[in-house]
Amino acid sequence: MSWNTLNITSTAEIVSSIREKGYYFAESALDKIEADRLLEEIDFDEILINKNDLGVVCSGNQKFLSHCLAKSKRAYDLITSQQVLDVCNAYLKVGYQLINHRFCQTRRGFHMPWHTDNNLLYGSQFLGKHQMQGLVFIIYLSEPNLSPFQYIEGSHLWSSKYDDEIYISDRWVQTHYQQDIRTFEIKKGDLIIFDLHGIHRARPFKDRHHVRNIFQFQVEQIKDEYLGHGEQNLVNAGFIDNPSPDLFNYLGFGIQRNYPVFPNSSIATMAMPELMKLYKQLLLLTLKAITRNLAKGLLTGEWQVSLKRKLWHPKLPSSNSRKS
Ligand SMILES: O=C(O)CCC(=O)C(=O)O
Ligand SMILES: [Fe+2]
Repeated sequence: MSWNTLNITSTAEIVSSIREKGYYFAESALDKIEADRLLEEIDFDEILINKNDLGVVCSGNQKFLSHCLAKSKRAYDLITSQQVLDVCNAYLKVGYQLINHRFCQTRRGFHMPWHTDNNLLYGSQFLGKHQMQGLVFIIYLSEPNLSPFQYIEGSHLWSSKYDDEIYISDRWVQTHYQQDIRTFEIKKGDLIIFDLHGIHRARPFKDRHHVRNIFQFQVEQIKDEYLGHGEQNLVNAGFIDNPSPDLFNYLGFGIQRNYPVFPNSSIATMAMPELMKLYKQLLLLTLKAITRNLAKGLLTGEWQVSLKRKLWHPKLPSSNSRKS
């Protein structure tokens, strides 16, 4: 099995399961070694400051890498794989586009509310729910998983009655829909594909030592009147080994996108453990920067160049005048 081949059943079976129940679940869609390799493409421990690159951001107990198509060839290959496109073709028919994608790591604890993913935004502000069709794909990249995925079976057919809500309370779901909740005890490599109108969540957990990693992406059939809907997709040009007009349309080439990349983060959204770690790193780097700046202040430009030459090759004479 190659890394972008998912171990899943026929497209027709997948689509019929999503139409009827709202979801399709595949155990070990990706084998565990491939799931590890996918995760290894992301360095969740490095927070970029003054680096000309794309990296991870922190938002509370979660870390996100939202530019997977620019950073991970394996992620690119999965998002553009024929099996994924076949499912989108069969379920969404025409005009579907990738509207967001991300790796997400959750640590220590998280209380995700029951929600649907058919969100309209204005800037990073939630504006309301839309009626366009769409699918969410999630591949789980770690185990054990203390926070199984939960979906209210069939809710993709009636969730629009809650369209004026952003979330649905735990108590409301417990009281009215308990019998329809499906819980997926997730293992590494498992895949869930679901209709984004369905009500779902990752079950809340609290455990200081738990780490939960997922890779997810969302595809929607965007109607003309929603021009600008979706996040920008930054794609690494070196990854595109399968160009075609359909693929470029799916990835949003030349199509306006107005949503900021999720999440809306800054230093202020960092949790204390990550913030402390960052300050420790900054302390060392700050000392290094101070020493450098002091040395630069003391040495003339000519001396700096001469020192750089010496550091590059200690055996060089102190001036290169002999070559003239
Ligand atoms: O992490 C999960 O299992 C579900 C994630 C989800 O529903 C979301 O991010 O919108
Ligand atoms: Fe969701």
